[in-house]
Amino acid sequence: MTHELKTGGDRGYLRIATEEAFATQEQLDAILRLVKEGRADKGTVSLWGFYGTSPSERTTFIRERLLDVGALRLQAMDEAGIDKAVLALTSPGTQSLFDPEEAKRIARNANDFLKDRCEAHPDRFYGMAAIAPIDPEWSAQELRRAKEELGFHGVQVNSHTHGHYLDEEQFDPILRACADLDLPLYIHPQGPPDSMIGDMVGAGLDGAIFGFAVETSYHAMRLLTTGVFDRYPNLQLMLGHGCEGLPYMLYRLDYMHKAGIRSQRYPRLKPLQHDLSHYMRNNVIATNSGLPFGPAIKLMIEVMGEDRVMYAMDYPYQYVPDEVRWMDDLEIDPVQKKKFFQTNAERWFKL
Ligand code: 1DF
Ligand code: MN
Repeated sequence: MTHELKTGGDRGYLRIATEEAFATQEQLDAILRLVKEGRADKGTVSLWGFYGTSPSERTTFIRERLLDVGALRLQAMDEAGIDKAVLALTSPGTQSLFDPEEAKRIARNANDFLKDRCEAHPDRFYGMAAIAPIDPEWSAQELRRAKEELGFHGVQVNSHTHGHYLDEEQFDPILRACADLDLPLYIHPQGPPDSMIGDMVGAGLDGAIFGFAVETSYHAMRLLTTGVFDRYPNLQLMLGHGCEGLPYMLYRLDYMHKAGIRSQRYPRLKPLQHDLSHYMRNNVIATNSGLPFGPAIKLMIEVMGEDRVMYAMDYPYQYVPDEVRWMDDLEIDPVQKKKFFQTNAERWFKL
């Protein structure tokens, strides 16, 4: 242990954690019912069949901590020196559900619950909205309510909705609402859809270890390559887990994207106003959730710019206070470190 972890800015910055999960009992009950009835997709069965029922120490800790947006969480934050947390309904949100009325009810109730918790601890908790992408028009209205009535700071979409992606025309009301309301769109992973998952469950690789990043980076690439950010130049897309690997690949993504357009290989890939690295530096914001890994964070700062990389812990899925110490000790310049831990989150979420 190198130093004590305290809240209050003793190191010259506050620590704001930006991808922190909670659940409602209503949400977990609905998902587990689908799992039990054999109606959930394979990724959900793998994820919530495990987290919802396993008696292991890890899953018991996570279930209890997801449902608490109060004393337990504040104590954990105090002990890890986390000043503020930006909270979102845990993956897959409402997106494994099939009944739009149920999905909307669960999202709305989760938003009301979160607003109450944020008002109870206004200097510690900040909200991102839950929506029900299965009903895009309703979701757009809920985003307006989230911004204007609930005081939320963004929206979390847990990647695909039954194998459908936000670049599809049906979801345009959601993208437009984010752009109009100036709400960042955080695309968080869930298990890959049945159309993609193949034997990932058999291989033990569908979850946070690997499948999450494969599927979520695919989602982001679908948005980046289809002109979404030409249509909505002020839209800000947030991606966790080291931007789901994309910055490391950026040269190749850019090169092959341009090569594909030049040769007209795919009807879907049309010339864009900018290359992919421009969008990565103007429309994408990364967090290091689950990845307290110096080389990756330094690479993201170099590739995306120091204003676009934010700290996240991924509580309660990865509650390791020592990781906070490693991030304090990260060898980057102090100005960049304050941006990473504090001011980028304040800026992009308007805290
Ligand atoms: C896990 C990780 C599960 C993350 C999550 O939601 C989640 C996990 C169900 O470890 O299985 O949000 N995560 O963001 O890394
Ligand atoms: Mn997460």
